[in-house]
Amino acid sequence: MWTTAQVQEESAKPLNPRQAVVPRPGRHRRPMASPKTQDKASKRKRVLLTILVVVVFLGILATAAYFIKKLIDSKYFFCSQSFKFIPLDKTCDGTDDCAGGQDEITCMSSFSVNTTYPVRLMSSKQVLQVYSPGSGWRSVCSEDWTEQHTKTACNQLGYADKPQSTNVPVNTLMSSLKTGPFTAVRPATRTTPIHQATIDRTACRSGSVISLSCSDCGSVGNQDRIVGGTDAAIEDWPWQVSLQQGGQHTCGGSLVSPRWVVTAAHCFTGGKKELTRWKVVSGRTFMGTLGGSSVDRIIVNGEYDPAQNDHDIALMRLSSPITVGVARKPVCLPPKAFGLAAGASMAVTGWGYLEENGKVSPSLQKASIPLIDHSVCASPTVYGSAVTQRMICAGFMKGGIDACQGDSGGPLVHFFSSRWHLFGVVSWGVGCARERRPGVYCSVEEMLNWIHAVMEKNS
Ligand code: 4AZ
Repeated sequence: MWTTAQVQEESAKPLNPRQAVVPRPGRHRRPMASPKTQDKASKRKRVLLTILVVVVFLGILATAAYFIKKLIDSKYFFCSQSFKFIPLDKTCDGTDDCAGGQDEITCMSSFSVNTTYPVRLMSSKQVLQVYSPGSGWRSVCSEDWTEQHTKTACNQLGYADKPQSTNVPVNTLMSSLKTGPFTAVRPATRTTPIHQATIDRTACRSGSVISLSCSDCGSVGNQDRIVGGTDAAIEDWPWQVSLQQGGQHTCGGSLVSPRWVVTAAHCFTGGKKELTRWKVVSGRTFMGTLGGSSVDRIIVNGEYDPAQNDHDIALMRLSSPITVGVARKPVCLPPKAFGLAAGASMAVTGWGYLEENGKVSPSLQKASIPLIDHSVCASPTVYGSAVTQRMICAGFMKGGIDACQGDSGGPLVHFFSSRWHLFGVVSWGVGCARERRPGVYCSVEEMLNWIHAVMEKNS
């Protein structure tokens, strides 16, 4: 064992006694800094410290200003002409609260149709049908049909981008369509609206009818909370958008064309009727607030009943169309009478709450859920008479997977004929993912007449 005295004695000796300890060349002590250089260094330190303090202070100030602006924006509308703030629910209430009625200029409107929109696509084969009050609905025969007619018909359905038509043999149609009635275009009617350009036929001379596909919609590349869902990529659900008010995600929505977004009417109750406050953010998996399209029209279904959530559908028109790409693409509208059966596989997507009373999800979620039979959903042990003909239900009776708050207005889609189609709009439910309380969706099939009428009237 070594003692302390030994250590001191030993460390005074060179480690190798045969080798003398000499200072190594090139390792000299630096001379002491002069008082002048010391002064300069401390001055520089002081300047740097001051800059740092100023930058941190400005940062804190900017952050505070940002949050204060956000807070004011979430509660007040700024009348720029009269330089005053008014509470949000005073906008679009029918009374001028700003000078020049600035709070009543750009507002959501409501629209009802009591007429039958005279053009529709029928069944999974998308057979073109036209309507007249005298003859009702008739399928259009392929004889004398031209490309110009395809364009005209697609335009009437609100689509101008990709008009395409094919002939479908009458004997391959579903039984209710096989026997007619039929109609055909009169030759030399090229730009007349289709429903006014036809004459009735008892049978198609060509033996086939016209099937239309009007939009490059619903197709995605290679495919693969919502409560109980999984992470999703926007490229797989490129029609999904986030509707934001003052930078805050409020509802989901679906692009049905480069300029139109389908969403829920209940997203625009209270102080949410003013157009300039809305932004539609598209093309993002991680919902941010950057960019986003502004909106020049919000049209709520005139039959929307807030007490019952009946007819819970609205359309938003973007001020300028989005550029279609891998992350931004419209979903197809379904044809009439598709005949979606109970148990059909549906997908719901959104950034809504990950659990009841939870928080919105930063990243897009998706869940696969089956369609529930209407009579089962409207039975007394589920929702009873609260479920109307304008609603469809999807989810599991045992609960666990469901849409939730913040998913509202978003898409419920079904895949067929190599494309995704929008069958439902997230509308309501009792809680989220509870047993015997599945999600209720506004039926897009039931609202097609209204959707086509709005898009055509505002094109
Ligand atoms: C909501 O509050 C909401 N479980 C949306 C969907 C569902 C429930 C609530 C369905 O917007």
